[in-house]
Amino acid sequence: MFLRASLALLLSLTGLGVPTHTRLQAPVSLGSVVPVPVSTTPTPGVTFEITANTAIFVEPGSAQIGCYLAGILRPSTGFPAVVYLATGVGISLLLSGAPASAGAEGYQLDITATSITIRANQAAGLFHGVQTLRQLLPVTAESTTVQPGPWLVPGGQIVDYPRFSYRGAMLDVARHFFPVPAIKRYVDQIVLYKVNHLHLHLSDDQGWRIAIDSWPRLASYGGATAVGGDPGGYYTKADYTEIVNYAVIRHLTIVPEIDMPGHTNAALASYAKLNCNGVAPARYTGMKVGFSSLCVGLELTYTFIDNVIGELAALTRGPYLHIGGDEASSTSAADYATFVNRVQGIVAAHGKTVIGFHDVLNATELPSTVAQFWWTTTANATVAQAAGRGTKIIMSPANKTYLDMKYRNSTRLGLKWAGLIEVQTAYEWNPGAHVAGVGESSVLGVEAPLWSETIRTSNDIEYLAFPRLPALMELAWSPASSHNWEAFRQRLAAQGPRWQVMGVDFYPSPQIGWPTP
Ligand code: TNX
Repeated sequence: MFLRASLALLLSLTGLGVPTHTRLQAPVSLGSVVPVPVSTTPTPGVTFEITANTAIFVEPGSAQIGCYLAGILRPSTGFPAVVYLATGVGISLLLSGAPASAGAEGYQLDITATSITIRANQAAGLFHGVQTLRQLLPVTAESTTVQPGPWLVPGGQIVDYPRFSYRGAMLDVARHFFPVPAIKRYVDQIVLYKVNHLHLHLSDDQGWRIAIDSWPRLASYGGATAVGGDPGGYYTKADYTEIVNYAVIRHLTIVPEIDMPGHTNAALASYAKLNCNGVAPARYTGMKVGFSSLCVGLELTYTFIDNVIGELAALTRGPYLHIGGDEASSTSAADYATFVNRVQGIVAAHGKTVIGFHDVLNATELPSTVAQFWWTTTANATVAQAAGRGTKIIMSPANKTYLDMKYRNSTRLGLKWAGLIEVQTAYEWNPGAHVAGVGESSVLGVEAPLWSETIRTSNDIEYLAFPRLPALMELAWSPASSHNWEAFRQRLAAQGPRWQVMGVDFYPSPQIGWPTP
């Protein structure tokens, strides 16, 4: 290490320049992490080098995360990265010794010349610490093929924990269907920015995407369509379980959503008997909203919901079940309240906590119900009153967090109804003071929804999510006091080369000074 450093120094002093591969492999800066950590203390001049002899030392509670880290290191370094259930000198993942301030999801990361140690109170904290370490590795560590190295990590200490406990991404798999590999790919990309919930919008007018044994036509018939006549699809229960388990290992909670009473044309088309007039509508492949409603006065509606929620709750590992509730413009206000009140009871009877778009506050929310604010206004009396009663709010203001909004008029993908959202627009707001009367302690967190009317592929997802999703997750994770656009854009710029190695198709925003390759 010393030899290589002095060679580089000699070459630069003599004006010969540093050989390209050496320059590429200089350690990244300890200060380049997104979301920015609570505290970062570099140790100048100190680096840790991962070599063929570097082992990972774990305890029973951190073994899975050790294997996950080894799985990241092995393909690019070509090193064995052996995981030992023991103590030793190398990379250690410890469930002891973290400061109390780290809480349930925080960690302390220490990098010296001889060791890397991550300490946390719970496994989730170790996992987030590993994501920080992942960002401190040379960008080529993300490669799926063996790269030359050296594998230098900058020395110092990071102590870190989240501002909000709910840090979410949402993917609409109903307007267009995304198969299991696309979901896993997105999961791997978003956990790098400490996302801990992935909300899947599993049903809408244009498609029903989850197999329900007691109502099989929902998926087989209602799942066969998508926006624009594109191919549909649905998750079998085995597929869905595969997603849930993949997420569990990555400390990510899947939040399933069945949108109701509106956004239900696919279900109504699949079963004539669910319709008030007993006639099934045609399946729908357009982009309009607000025209469908479950039949609130029909008892079978609640049997249907009980069956669907029961089967979905049985597949769900996390506490939440999202009932949508948005844009129910074909349901009367009285029917809407009756319906939402009854459905909350069904969800509770299956042991789950309701999340609903903030429209559900027009009913009588249970004390445990979480409301997801999605409008573009910053004053909303209904939401403020609910917050005053102690209801927790997830912040998804459409003009800040909707990843399906275009960056600029010329953006190939996306919609514009909530405005254009450049990176700075996504970054410049405060989730803890955005809606009047909804203060920091009422906010459960931030979610970035990606509606899929205009998107079909993983590349499309990535182009709209990156770089806005990392910007939003910095608001959700990092302390409000660290909020600084200039500093953020520097750190974000360093992510560009990493996304290139990962094959992430990001939007090269002109607001960011991306390094030239
Ligand atoms: C509004 S946001 C919707 C969705 C659309 C989205 C498109 C919300 C709760 N409902 O049905 O897909 O706009 O941006």
